Amino acid sequence: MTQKNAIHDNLLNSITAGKRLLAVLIDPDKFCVQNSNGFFEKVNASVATHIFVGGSTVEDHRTAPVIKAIKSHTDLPVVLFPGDVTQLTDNADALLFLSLISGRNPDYLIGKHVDAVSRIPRTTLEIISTGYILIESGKTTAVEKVTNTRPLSRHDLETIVNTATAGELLGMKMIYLEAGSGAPEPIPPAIISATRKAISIPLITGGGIRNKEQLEDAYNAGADMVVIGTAFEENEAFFNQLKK
Ligand code: 1GP
Repeated sequence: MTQKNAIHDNLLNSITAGKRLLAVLIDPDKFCVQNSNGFFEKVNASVATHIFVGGSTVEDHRTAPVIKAIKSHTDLPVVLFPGDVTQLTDNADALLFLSLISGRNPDYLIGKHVDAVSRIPRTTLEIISTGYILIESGKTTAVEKVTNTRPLSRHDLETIVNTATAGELLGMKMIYLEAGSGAPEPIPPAIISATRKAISIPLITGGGIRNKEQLEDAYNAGADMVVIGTAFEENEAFFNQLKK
């Protein structure tokens, strides 16, 4: 059984030890349980440290069996990164309890969270409060459409930094700077480094990272964890550049 706070504590310890964390994002709708052997051989041989599972919209009841299959292939911690309360399952080790603090839609700031409470199996799932900040990336993202919110402008550094700081002051345990899945450009390093300087909690970034250089740029700018989904879906050979 997962110990309470084990994932978050490990994350803090790894960050203190200077380790760079990499989460492989799996969208349950796109994941084929039958053909996942080769994929996980590559994941397990790579520097990936976490598996994130979720999507803006996922077919009902699909997440739990996908996580079960993932857990049969890897010992990496599995963290729910849900777009909706229907994706909650205690098959995972932890849940990013995301509040979309870049937006002003009350449903995604607090409403969905209230709905989630009766669905959260409190026995094993570690819940990690996370401030989720969507930043414009040059195209309309699924998050933007589903949540009916506007992303923050990538040119408004002050608002981005103040939003992340407000998240920390509200007691959130992590900040996630999101460009959106399949974004044409990742979050610019200048935004990551300004945010890093302003907050002391772990900083995650993701969206649009497709090569090792962009990954290194994100870490060098101060990201503690990088999340990659699309690049691995489109090109599993990318794992070969990220071998342990
Ligand atoms: C999306 O940040 C994640 O929520 C990952 O994005 O699919 O573009 O890697 P990509």
